[in-house]
Amino acid sequence: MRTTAFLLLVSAVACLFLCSARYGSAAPAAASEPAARPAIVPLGPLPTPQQIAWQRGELTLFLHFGVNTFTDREWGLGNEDEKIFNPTRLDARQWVRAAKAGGFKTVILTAKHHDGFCLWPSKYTEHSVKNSPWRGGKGDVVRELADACRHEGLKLGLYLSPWDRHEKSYGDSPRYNQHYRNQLTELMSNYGPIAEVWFDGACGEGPNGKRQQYDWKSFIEVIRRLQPQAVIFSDAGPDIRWIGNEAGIAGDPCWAAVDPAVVPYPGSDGPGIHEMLQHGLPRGSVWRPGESDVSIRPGWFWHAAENDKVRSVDNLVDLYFKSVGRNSLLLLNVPPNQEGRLSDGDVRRLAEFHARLGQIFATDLAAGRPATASSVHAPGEAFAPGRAVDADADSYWAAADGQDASWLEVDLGSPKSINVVRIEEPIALGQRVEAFRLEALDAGQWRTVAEGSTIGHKRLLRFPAVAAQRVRLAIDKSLATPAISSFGLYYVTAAP
Ligand code: FUL
Repeated sequence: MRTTAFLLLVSAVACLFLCSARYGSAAPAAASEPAARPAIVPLGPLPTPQQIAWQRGELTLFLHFGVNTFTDREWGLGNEDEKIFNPTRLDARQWVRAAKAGGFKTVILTAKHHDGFCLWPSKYTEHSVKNSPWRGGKGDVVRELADACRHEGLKLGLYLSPWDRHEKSYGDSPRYNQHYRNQLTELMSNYGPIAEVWFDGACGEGPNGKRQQYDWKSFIEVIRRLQPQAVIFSDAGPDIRWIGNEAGIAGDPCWAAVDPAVVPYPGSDGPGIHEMLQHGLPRGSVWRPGESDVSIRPGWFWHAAENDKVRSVDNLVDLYFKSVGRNSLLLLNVPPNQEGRLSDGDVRRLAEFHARLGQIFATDLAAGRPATASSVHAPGEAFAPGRAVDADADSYWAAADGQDASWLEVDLGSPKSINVVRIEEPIALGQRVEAFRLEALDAGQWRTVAEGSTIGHKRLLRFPAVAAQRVRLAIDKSLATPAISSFGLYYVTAAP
């Protein structure tokens, strides 16, 4: 009898260990593996490992560069002379170093914008760097950027505009689709690993007056075959969705899941699209987190007249809170200038932005502090409240199943001023929380100091400073058993 009890105990402990060790992978176990299950039941849809890696990157730098840089336009006409593309000091290493110094993990280049001019020497058109004076017609901006990314340890993404105002076959749908696939194939084959492919849905009229019907399915197939690790962005995904505006601001609430039928293809314009892009859907059927794009200047391309219109650090930090801090990713455009360099003021601003974020999140007052909770999913350490304040991004506190409301409490040791909170869910298990509040114990009473809706990968909130020793995250509504992988509290002296 005693032996049986001992064996039961051992297997329960082993199960807890296996369960917690397997949390990061929501993939079903292979038939030959023991039936180890994630500790809490995953709530589908779930992200792929690539989507999780993308979201953890948080910051991506966008580089709009091409003939428009030399014509002072935002949308080229397609008839630009290749000879105008002549950056005098192009230095892709400078772009990538500036991105790195700004805390960016990926850069995305406009390999081709709507004007059709290709920044690589495509075999399929004469409208490219090969007919420009730059590097004697032997240059390849995509190659130089890919090399720079490899040296500096950043990832590379590419934007290949489907709308092409130069290409004569545009509007003659099957022919242009083949042309587009050819160019996509060049980019996906010749430049090493591509982390993200960026599609915009713009679809203008062709030179023959015809409207192009893009064959999205075949474009996606090319990428899946040649770069299976890449995530594909467009308003319709399939992996990452546009957030629905070009202001760098995600919706609140912001769910990673969507109903794909509402945005069936890039550039579609049926009812409910804007809502779906901004907010996602609590019980959407497909995991498609939002990317928030915005430019550091008024335009996407470099214009001399905008050199003094670079966003301030405060503004960039505000965008970070409203994008990354709302379960999104910030795609910030910083355009190279006519020299082929990022302008000094923009580079300085990126470094200042990074330094400011570093200051805000330097001291996590909750880190390693004693934590308690309304309930714990199972006995032992596997899902203990302390898991939300440890240094392990993959461990988490989970409440017991079937609780309507739950809370997680941290004791800061002595009264501390706080005015920023950071909360993260273990999204490998799906997104759950619908409504939460931050409470501080004030003269024996719990007082709400901030409230929010969704959490997801990361939620950041700013609120008027309060001094408190005991602070609670109260989860009022959740689609399933709530789980929190990280809970951080900060105090920022200057307005964050
Ligand atoms: C849009 C384009 O029309 C703009 O020029 C810019 O590239 C922006 C990021 O995407 O669809």
